[in-house]
Amino acid sequence: MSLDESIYREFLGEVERAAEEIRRLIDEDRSFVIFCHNDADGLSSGAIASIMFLKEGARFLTRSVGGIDDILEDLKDFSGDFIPVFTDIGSGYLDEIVKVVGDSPVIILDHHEPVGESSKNIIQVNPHLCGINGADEISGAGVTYLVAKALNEENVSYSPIAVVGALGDLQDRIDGRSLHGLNELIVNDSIDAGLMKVEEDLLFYGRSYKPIHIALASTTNPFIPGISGDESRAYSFLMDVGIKVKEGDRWKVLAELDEDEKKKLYNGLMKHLASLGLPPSLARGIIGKVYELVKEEPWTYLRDAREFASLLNACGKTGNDWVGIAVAMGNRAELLEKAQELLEDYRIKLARAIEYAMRDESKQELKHTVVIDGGDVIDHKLISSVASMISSTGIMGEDKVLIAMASAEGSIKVSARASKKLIKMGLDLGKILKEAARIVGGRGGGHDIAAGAEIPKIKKTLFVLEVDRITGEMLGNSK
Ligand SMILES: [Mn+2]
Repeated sequence: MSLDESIYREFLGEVERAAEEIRRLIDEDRSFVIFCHNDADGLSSGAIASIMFLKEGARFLTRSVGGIDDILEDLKDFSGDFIPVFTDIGSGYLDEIVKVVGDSPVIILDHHEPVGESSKNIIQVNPHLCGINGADEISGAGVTYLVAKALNEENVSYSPIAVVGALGDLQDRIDGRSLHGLNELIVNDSIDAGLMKVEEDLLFYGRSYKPIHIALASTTNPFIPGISGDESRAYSFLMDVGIKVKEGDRWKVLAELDEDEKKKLYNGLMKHLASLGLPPSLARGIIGKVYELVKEEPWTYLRDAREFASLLNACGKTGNDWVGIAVAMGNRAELLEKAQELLEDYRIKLARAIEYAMRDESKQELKHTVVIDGGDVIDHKLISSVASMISSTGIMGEDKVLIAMASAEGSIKVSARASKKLIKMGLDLGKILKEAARIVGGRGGGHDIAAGAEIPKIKKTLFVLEVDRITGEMLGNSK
């Protein structure tokens, strides 16, 4: 037995134990309240947990939240009759949770690094506790799925949703755009159940059923500025590189292109990126494994697992979390239509926002920071997506912090990103934004690599200067 397998054995043992505990609580006729994060992985986790309790005939309700503060606030509404179930969230706030729930039972199914002290009333399944990296080997949806499967083998039918969750969390970024570790185990469950097909190809959404220009335009992971979100520009791009998009009257699909045509397309994309001043490394992210949900209809946005994740993300980002959870649970018809409209709308808005953000007049460079001011043009609900997308293109280089801002009602929403290089030099964006926001009378915080803040409108300039100053201090101090 290899080392990896023995690590999995320990973790899978934890999964079994949690399933037994949940079985016991269900048999005691207890009620559950599921709290899930509102991103794609969170909504996938919430859907799988909901199905798990639904199938066993247990009483439950599901709430999706933006962060732990919402949960701690919500928890006060529930008496001890309800057992909280945290999915894709919770492990990072053990002390806070223990403080609120005391010694009543809690279930945490998460993949974020545990922080604080657990207690014996907390049933926690987390890969980190067994030496497995939760950043890229398994998602919140994956952990929830394994527990649901241990409880009831029929839940294997939800394995594709766990794959969607992992891709939503970009867990395919480490290993040439493919899932590995425990995620691969889940992919195999899906394949064995006849629910999924995996092939190596260009990653544009809908490789085997969408007209090529539509496949290009609908892809947002990776986001290709000037092509993603814009079908007519995707079409003229294909014309420019000399790819035949039609065979007679019929639109061709990506899977039909021969090697030469694929090379043409790839090289064309490299040139396109270079013309925008973007690094060619971005283009490497468009080749990898395609995860196709073969039981979904090809004309839906659910057939390609990455697109499914984009759909859930759009639901969460627009405040329609419940639509996403319902679709991930298997609801279709009007709900799917609604979710698809949300995604279409979101894609167009995001494409416009990124185009605006990349213009020179939106940008301002300071000593340690690049500031993108979306003003009233970029929807403040999109500002964290814009910051992520822009920083993932690499256009900002590695040496400066990216600060993206947009106006909200009465305040300014800020989202910041740092490079891995800056983190290694001792930078902590969460601390920087917390301190700069405090100085201007706002509030902020987050992780070392990604953080956010909300500040008063009139303090914008001062805030930016403070971020730049504190960044400089932190980098100076670390030398
Ligand atoms: Mn997650």
